Amino acid sequence: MRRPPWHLRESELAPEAAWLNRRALLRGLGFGALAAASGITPALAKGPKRPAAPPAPTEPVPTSFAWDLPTLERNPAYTLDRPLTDETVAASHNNFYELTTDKAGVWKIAHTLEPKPWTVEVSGLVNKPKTYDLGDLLKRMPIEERTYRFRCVEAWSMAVPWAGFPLKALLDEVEPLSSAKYVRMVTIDAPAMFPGVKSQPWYSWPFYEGLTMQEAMHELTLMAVGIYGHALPNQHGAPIRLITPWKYGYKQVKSIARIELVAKRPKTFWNDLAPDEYDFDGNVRPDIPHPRWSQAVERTIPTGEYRATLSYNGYADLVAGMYG
Ligand SMILES: Nc1nc2c(c(=O)[nH]1)N[C@H]1C(S)=C(S)[C@@H](COP(=O)(O)O)O[C@H]1N2
Ligand SMILES: [Mo]
Repeated sequence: MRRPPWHLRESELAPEAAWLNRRALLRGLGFGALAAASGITPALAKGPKRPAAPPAPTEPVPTSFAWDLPTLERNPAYTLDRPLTDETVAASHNNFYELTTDKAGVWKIAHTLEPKPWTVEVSGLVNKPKTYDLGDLLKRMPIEERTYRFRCVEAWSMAVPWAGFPLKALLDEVEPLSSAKYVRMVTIDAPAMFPGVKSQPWYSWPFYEGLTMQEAMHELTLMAVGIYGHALPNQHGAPIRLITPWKYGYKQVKSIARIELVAKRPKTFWNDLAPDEYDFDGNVRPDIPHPRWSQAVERTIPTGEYRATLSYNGYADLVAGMYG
């Protein structure tokens, strides 16, 4: 049995993505025409065929966590242009295919993941390879809170306060060699913790992703260990996951066990499955449609409010220079 190598099957498309896609197709509009109808967000919001917003989840969020974080200070450099997403909403709308492809069900079965004890191996083209105990990293790394926008390739978005440390702080410790050009990151290889790994053998587990060295060392690139002032709940990728806020969510690998510095561009999970749909960069680009839907507009969870997607998710001034 092989399932189509898509992040989303047609039936799984977020309603707005399917709807935008259909609307554009029906009207014979390419992306250009759609985007050229500037003021697109209000226009869409008024449209008679606007799909109903999903109901806000009412489930409680966990209140105890495997790890304790140090006292957090919010870094004032990273401000938002929109309200923070409610914690319960963020904690009950997740993509974590090792658990299940049902976004609303991830948190319900996430207890199968054991985030303690945890080690992160940092190896490859470095002077000082080391396997870190997470407790040691939590004690020594410069952990702070940052509010970031988050944009999934499926055209939904949220805004959350992550807690974490710059990946650069960790990479500096292991002393990358000049031959290191890319960083490869891999989710823990633990089928016993992940029902979705066993039920979906057609995916190439464990999940793997990668960044250029320049992206990895960028000030925005965070190793997140917390959210909303406490350690990560399992569904968000406990106990440590990547956050690159100018890229689509699919780049932001969860529950990381291994970080490897390499010379050649590493393969990545979604790009291997569907190279025409998910590129290595994964940069948020409203002007580049996904082959099956527009990326010009996004929907805020859970209200369903439409907004125009920002170039590089609003971080263009900080990152666009890397892609000149
Ligand atoms: N290991 C792993 N990491 C992953 C995924 C996954 O399925 N497995 N999904 C990605 C996608 S598509 C998104 S949108 C984000 C979702 O993160 P969140 O649940 O914390 O919002 O995780 C990313 N990291
Ligand atoms: Mo995503």
